[in-house]
Amino acid sequence: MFKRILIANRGEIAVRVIRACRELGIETVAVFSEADRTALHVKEADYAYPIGPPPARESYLVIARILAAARQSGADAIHPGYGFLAENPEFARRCAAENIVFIGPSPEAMEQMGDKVAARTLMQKAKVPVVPGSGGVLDTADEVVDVCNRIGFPVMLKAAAGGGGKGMRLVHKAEELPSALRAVRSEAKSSFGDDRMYVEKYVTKPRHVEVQVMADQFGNTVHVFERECSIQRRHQKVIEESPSPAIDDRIRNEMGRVAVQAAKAVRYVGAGTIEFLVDADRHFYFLEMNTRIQVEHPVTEMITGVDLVKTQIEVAAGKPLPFRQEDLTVRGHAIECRIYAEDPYNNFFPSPGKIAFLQPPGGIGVRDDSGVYSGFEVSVHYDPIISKLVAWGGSRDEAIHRMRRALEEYSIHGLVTNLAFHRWVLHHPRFLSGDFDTNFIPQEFHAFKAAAESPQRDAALTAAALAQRDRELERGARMATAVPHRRSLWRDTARREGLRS
Ligand code: MV4
Repeated sequence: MFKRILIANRGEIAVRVIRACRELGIETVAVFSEADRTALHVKEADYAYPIGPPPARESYLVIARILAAARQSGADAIHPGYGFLAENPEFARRCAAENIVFIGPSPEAMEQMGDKVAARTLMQKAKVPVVPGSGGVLDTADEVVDVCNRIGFPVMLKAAAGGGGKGMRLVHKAEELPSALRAVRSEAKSSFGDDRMYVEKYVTKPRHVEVQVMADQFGNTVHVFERECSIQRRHQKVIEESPSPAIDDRIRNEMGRVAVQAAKAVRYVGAGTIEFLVDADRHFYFLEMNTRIQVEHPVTEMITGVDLVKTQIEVAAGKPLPFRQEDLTVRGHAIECRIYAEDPYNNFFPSPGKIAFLQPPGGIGVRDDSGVYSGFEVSVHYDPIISKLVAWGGSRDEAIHRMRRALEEYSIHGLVTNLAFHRWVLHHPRFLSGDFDTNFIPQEFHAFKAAAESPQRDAALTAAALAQRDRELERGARMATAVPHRRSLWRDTARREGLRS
């Protein structure tokens, strides 16, 4: 097993990885930018190394700085978390060149899945269903027109180097094709330096359902069921859950089987996610593979009891998977709300700033994966995520009621958050029925704003806010004696660990 792991990330995912390492008896090395000197991941790690100025491209994205910290600290492995360098094949290669284990798949697997046309072609060969469309890269406008006329409109024009919503365009009719093609091509050229294009039939009212896979170095590959991620805004997931309310056991098993086939086709090792689009008739199509641990992994952990991060580390160290497919079962239901420092009443505009007070929810069935604490300043330089609030229940209904309770309990002051938006979704009839697709937020968002502006709702919201404030004042009174004690304990620990003089 590894002796010391460097976590090439920050915030809640860095803290999540540190927790897994602790439980495995592995020492942890944090890296931090100048904006993160006092960050939670720095406090929680055994060692911490500065890696540069606040902008990510001068710190968390600089391979040489991360590797220098790994060398100096004597780390024998690096966990990349998600984002930053997590899906960068060059980073994985340079880790290997320094005899440091990159906790993730091979650089080749990352490359194959990073090129969306290569991935599509490979999936077709592996008998994984893909959206009807072009066979490979389309070179000329005429070829694009031919394919579109064959599959029929509407179509999605997509850049081979795109993904996650970048470099794509919906085209309704042939007349729009030439200008749309020019636009996406030049967009792709400037964003990715690669203007290769492909075309897919547009799937209407699609749901985003993804399957978690896990594989060891001995060819054992399993799926860990699916996550429903259709509640998104501008390609950012907002609420995720597992199991998907849209999927029955037959489709669940079929999607799982296909996801394992997809992973095997690239000799995948570690944790990965196969994204599918599911249409209104429950047909599912491969979209892309994410070659990393994902933000929303906790919902899978909650319904299966599998520690995905610990398993990632174990398989990277050369251990066989500790479970077989038939050992895995779904128990109950889990929902995750991403709590962001952003203002839902102002177009979700980021609202960074100092957290004046924070009392996260807890209690039965509630998990809050946080990267912050009372007094920490949420930086303008990074994703303004505060925490991931996860509720488990024996049924979807219980998970919903538990999440509502947890959202009410969540108290945070000093910055604006999207908590009010989450509370609204968790009462929305379409969310409750499970009958929604990726258009949910675009279609329903106006109602949230209208509700906020209506006088009746205003009175109701004021009453709710007053009740919430009463609860907090009561809790504040109780906290008054506890806080100094907690503070001094913390300082003592920080001093002992050499993080504070
Ligand atoms: C699509 C699609 C409909 N038809 N492809 C968006 C992100 C990228 N991974 C692919 N995306 C889509 N591809 C075809 N052929 C609709 C989307 C899409 C979407 C997909 C998943 C989750 C949210 C979405 C929001 C808008 C569009």
